[in-house]
Amino acid sequence: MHVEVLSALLCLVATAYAGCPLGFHQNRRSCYWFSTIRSSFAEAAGYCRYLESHLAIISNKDEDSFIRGYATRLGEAFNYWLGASDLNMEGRWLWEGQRRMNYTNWNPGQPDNAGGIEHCLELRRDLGNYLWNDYQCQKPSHFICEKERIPYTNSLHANLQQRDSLHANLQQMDSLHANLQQRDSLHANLQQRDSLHANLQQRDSLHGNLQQRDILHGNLQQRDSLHGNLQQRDSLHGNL
Ligand SMILES: [Ca+2]
Ligand SMILES: [Ca+2]
Repeated sequence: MHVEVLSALLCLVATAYAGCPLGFHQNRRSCYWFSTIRSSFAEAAGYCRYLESHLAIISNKDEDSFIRGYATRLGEAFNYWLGASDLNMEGRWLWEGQRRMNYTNWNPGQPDNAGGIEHCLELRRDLGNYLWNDYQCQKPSHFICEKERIPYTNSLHANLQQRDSLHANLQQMDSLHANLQQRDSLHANLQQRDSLHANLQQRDSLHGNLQQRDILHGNLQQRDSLHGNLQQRDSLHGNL
């Protein structure tokens, strides 16, 4: 998940609430969040979990009417993921991979498992104002999260706990960010060390050259000295 998106989500729900978190819409015993972002089915499930909720489960006609009605009033999204799939077994649709569907409202002709690759439940605007369709799970789509409404008497305590929990998540994200910065800093130090090492090797190499020069210089002096000796010998020979 992207940190920016998470922060936006956290700001949304960190505000104190009675019944439903800010941004969630209440219907009977549940609260629903109609996402403002799009993601794959699996990522959408992850976002909902992070908001201490789950992809919406539609149990009856009343809930279906509320959700489809609200989506139609919003009129913003082309489609929404709900929390059902037939990923485990083709044609066997389950809520959250476990619960059988007692109520359905498929668009006529759906689910059709088009192309053999449609395994996730979406509501689609151009199918009778958000009737149900099976669609490709990896496609980015809006989604709907659902969580149980918190009874008013418990809500303050629950709010405080949720706030603390979200606060801890934010701190963890900050800590990860700090670790990443530290890693970058260590990396920079290692690069600097390598650079210094290269300089030392260059210095050693220059030192080697100087020693070689001194040796050559010594050889030249020795040659000059031999030359002097030869001249002296020639001079002595001349005298003889
Ligand atoms: Ca399917
Ligand atoms: Ca389909």
